Amino acid sequence: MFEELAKEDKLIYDLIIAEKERQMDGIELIPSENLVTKAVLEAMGSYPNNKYSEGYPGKRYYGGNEVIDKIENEAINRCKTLFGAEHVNVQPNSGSPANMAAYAALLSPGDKALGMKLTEGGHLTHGHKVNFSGKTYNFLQYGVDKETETLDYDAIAEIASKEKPKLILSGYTAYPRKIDFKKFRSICDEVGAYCMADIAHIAGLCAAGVHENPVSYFDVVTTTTHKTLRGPRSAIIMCKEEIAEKIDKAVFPGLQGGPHEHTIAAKAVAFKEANTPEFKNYAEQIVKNAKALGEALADLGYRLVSGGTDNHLLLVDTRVGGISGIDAEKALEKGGMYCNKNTIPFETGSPWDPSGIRIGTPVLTTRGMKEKEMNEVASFMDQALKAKDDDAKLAEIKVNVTKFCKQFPFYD
Ligand code: DSN
Repeated sequence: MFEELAKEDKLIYDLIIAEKERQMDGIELIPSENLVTKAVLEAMGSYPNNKYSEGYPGKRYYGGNEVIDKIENEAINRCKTLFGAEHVNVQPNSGSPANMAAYAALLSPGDKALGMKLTEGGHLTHGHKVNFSGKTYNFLQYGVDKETETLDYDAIAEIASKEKPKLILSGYTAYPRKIDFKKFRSICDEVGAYCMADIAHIAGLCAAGVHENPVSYFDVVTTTTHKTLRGPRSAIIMCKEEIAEKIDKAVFPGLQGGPHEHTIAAKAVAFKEANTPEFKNYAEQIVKNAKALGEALADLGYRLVSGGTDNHLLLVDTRVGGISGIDAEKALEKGGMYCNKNTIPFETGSPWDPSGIRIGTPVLTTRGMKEKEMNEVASFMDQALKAKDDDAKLAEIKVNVTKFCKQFPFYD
């Protein structure tokens, strides 16, 4: 791979290879990242990149789209089969534009919607005031229960019944527990709201049946395709047939121009890969590994938000151990482990200086690690957090982390 690039542009080639080596030599704990197969990478770096295909299969604004239509239709059909979706739009370029298109299809500026607070597990596009979502729509925000740090469905139903939002959003970026999507459906039915989920983080788990999949009974479900779903960096929208036209028009021409058909080809490859028994085993192992990592960290004295996990991610309250989220992220990075600082429920810091870190197991599981290795990962994390002010010790830990990672190669 990359022979031409090495000849044409040595600097960028070297940087790309250096990034591959960083990925291979470190413990990647960011729960929204993954390692895709070479088949997905090859599809992404391929000839459909060269084509303009504004419009949809069978109705394009450019000639020469006979083959492209076949690629896009195949991606749509594979996605329908994988998630049990009535209608799929595979053109959104990423998660934020997918959410933007879903809102634009179903809401008018100023309409009331209800989503989860960013600081308690939501996403910027779920109504934060600095984001288009909070600026364009009247987004009300729910959080988690103070005691359990989990969703309080009665409290959400109460806000919904009082405020009568036109759309209620579930699906989160930092929520370690199962989501009761059926409860969201019934809250929406009671108040006549559109029922929407952003399943970006758990899409792979939903596709594999490891987490409840809301696609068949929600009005609209958005997801990125590069997290647990293990596809290219992109997104899709799945919806009921009755709102399909609105969704499609919101994506194109409402928001985007020419779709990235090379990425759509890579999405098709990823959907095929996800519809296999191997992928189901992988998704099951992600959860087993996350639970094992959580238990190992708890045994070492760390406090986990909500007490543990049911999915692929964990939120660790680092302040309890006397370290801020940002210092924890930096210490881990110096030790060859990558995570992100993250707010925790009822945060007393700020998004830039929060009280915790967010970690997860999708990448480690893709590399073939199992529960046994999670004990070693927890031990490396603990060593680095305890050595946060000792750069020499952190460098030594990084050497050992790299040795450990070499046992689990992925890209040669
Ligand atoms: N930035 C993503 C994450 O890391 O969770 C969400 O879009």
